[in-house]
Amino acid sequence: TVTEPLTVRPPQYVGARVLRVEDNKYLMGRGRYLDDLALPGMLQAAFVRSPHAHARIASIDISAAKALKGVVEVLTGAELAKMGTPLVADLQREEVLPVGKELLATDKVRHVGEAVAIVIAESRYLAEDGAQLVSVEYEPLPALVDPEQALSHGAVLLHDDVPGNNVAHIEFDSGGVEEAFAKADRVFTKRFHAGRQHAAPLETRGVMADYNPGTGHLTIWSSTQLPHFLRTLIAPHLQMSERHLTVIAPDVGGGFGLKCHVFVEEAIIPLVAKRLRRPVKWVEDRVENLAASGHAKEIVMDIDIAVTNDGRFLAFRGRYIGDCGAYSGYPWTALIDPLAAANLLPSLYDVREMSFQVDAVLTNKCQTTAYRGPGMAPGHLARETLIDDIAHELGMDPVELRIKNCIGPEPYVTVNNMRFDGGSYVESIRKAQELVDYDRFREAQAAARAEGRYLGIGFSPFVEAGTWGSEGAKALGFPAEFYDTASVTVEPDGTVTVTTGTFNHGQGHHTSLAQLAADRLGVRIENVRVVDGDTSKAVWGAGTYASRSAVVAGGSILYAATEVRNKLLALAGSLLEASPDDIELYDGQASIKGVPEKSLPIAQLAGVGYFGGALRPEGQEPTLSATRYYDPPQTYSNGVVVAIVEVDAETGRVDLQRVVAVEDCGTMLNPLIVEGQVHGAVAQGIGAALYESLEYDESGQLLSGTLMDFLYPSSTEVPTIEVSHIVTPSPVTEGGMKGMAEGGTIAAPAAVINAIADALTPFGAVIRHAPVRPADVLALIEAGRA
Ligand code: MCN
Ligand code: SMO
Repeated sequence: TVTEPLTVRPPQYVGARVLRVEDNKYLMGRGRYLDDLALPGMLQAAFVRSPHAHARIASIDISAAKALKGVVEVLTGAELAKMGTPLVADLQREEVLPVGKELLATDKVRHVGEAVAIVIAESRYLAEDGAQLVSVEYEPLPALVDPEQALSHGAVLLHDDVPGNNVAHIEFDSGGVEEAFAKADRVFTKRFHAGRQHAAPLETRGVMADYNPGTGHLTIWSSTQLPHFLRTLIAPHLQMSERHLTVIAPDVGGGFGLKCHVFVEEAIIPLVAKRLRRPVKWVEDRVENLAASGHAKEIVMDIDIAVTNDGRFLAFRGRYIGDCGAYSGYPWTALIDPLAAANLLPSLYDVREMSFQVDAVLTNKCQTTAYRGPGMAPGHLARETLIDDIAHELGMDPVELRIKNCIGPEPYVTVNNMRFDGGSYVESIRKAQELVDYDRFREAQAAARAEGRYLGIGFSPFVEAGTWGSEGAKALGFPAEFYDTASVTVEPDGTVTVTTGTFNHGQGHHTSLAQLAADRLGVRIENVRVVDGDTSKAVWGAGTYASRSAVVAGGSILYAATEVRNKLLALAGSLLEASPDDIELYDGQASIKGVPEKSLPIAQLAGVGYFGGALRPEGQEPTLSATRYYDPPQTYSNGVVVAIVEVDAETGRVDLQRVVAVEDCGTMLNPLIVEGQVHGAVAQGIGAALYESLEYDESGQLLSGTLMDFLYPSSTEVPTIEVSHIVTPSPVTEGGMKGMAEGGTIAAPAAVINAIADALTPFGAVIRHAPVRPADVLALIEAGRA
């Protein structure tokens, strides 16, 4: 481990509220997103997409489109199939069936928005005009929009090789579950339907590619979360060697999980650029983004909890039916939601008996992909709303019921073998209670009720599984190793370049990771630059998702920086005539510990390191650079989100009055950034609770094809989110950090919905679906009055 204190002084940067260094360019309008890029001679692409949910393609006539002036090429699925291979999502586990997605549909379309042809033209306008002229003859097939119907015997099959439309049926059973249920005093059951969501980044997807026939080199620019992994995954589909492939992720205006996938467009655009020998760009429009990128989190869940009369949880049972859409999202598969939901069923409760069943069901909707807190968020919502119902039924306080069943602060192995690295499970709940002045709130609530006003409070303590390394991947059956490399270089002038395989797309890495490196090397943060998003840099990484960057990139940077630090110490020792062990590096200076007047600027050490010849210690090479990797175990951060609402019984409007979050992600690199992540994550959780749902009608038509129909909260709907911290360093990671960026999205929906149910206690409200809109609130009140 390299976590021992480095200096006699406290760290200069880690833990400090350093302002984000990357923000200037965004504030000045100098961010460069995919659509800001242009190359000489560049063509633009538009796709022809299916208006049907499920249909055979009888014929495609491209002649009129091809004849349009300015249209350079029109290609159908048959042509693309000759150029590249389908994306097949699969896991290394018996239960899972591989599902392939052709680059463009050839025989059949399986959801509204699926691409059947591409038109490449001199401008986007001409490409769109060309796309209008492609005439496709479809033979409609029955559409499946209900996953339980899709599973049922005799249902039409979306893919001939996926019987029962089920990508995977997975079961877990600890052994004594049925017995525990049999001997329980009470059994509580709930069916919960979580809404179909969308990551909905402000910047949609987009790809640009340029092939140089002179060098045989292809460069792909993509709005992605995983440039290195994208290159490794896409190369075989392009039938190209990785040495001839560069992937660059420009500034990315939000990914939120959607862009941690690899999409057919990321193969098609490069293939087309190579064929035409001209640069080609495609930027997704909003309708495409909503209908044909990736949906998320729609799961039908049946949760049972066996309880004693005094409120002790004896066993959990869960059934999860994921409504996964028409394909298995590449590469993570359709299990991304339902299995993640099931795995985290124990959460922070000390339950030793558990069983679950998971089905990942194909329907004629857009495929599902990751979205912040994949699976974990809906799973949490089902369990936590049921726990509030149980408290109500047993006449117990919902907070005390949770605390009664909560695990202790030390590391804990759950019944399904998740290795929690310790946390402030009870402490964070108590802290949240204090922050909201819980007892006082209950008094105010009672007083308000007497006046016919409905206040409610919802607690949602959570555990967030994060940090995707090989351990996490193996547990799921993902057939690869997961780690990241980082390189740290002290440049000849003493400034520092950190290159990482993770990719900052809004998380503040250029600041937080620089803080780590600056402390380790004793340089000032303004002299550190973090570089990422370009595979021509000599690192590899699996990318940024699963709240993995602080831990994975952080650890690899710590290792690499420590190696370089040792070289600096040797140089300083030799120049200051002291033992390297007695040297301290701090604030840009190398000095003898306790003798600050005996010092040298680190810039001078760097100069000697590169050009000092005989001044360098015997045998030290003139390289002040190191590349290291880190493959940590999973981390489990924890915290609580509390929401306070007032519900207007006349209109059904929910006024979100207060949101308080307690976050514990171990050692914090930068509390300011952590708070920003909590704010964003909670805001997205509020969307899940109150607004967001992609609706399909019975024929599989998407009814929410614009951001007026798919509502997400903006700053006017989201109150100030109060954040407070507890620090329980992880004993299993370098530096003690735990991943944290998804906790708010996991926890906030249950906090808000529990607050609504609490406000509506006089009406006996039990909430069984999300989102909860004003009409739903009125229906609950109506039912309670009846
Ligand atoms: N951090 C810290 N101390 C810790 C943990 C984290 O200071 N103990 C800091 C990190 O250094 C980093 C940030 O907090 O700057 C988030 O860190 P981490 O939890 O490691 O998550 P990642 O950086 O890997 O980001 C991924 C995560 C995911 S999975 C989604 S989804 C999401 C999220 O980040 N998408 C985002 N936040 C987002 N924020 C923006 N702006 N845009 C997105 O697309
Ligand atoms: S959904 Mo986040 O990119 O793991």
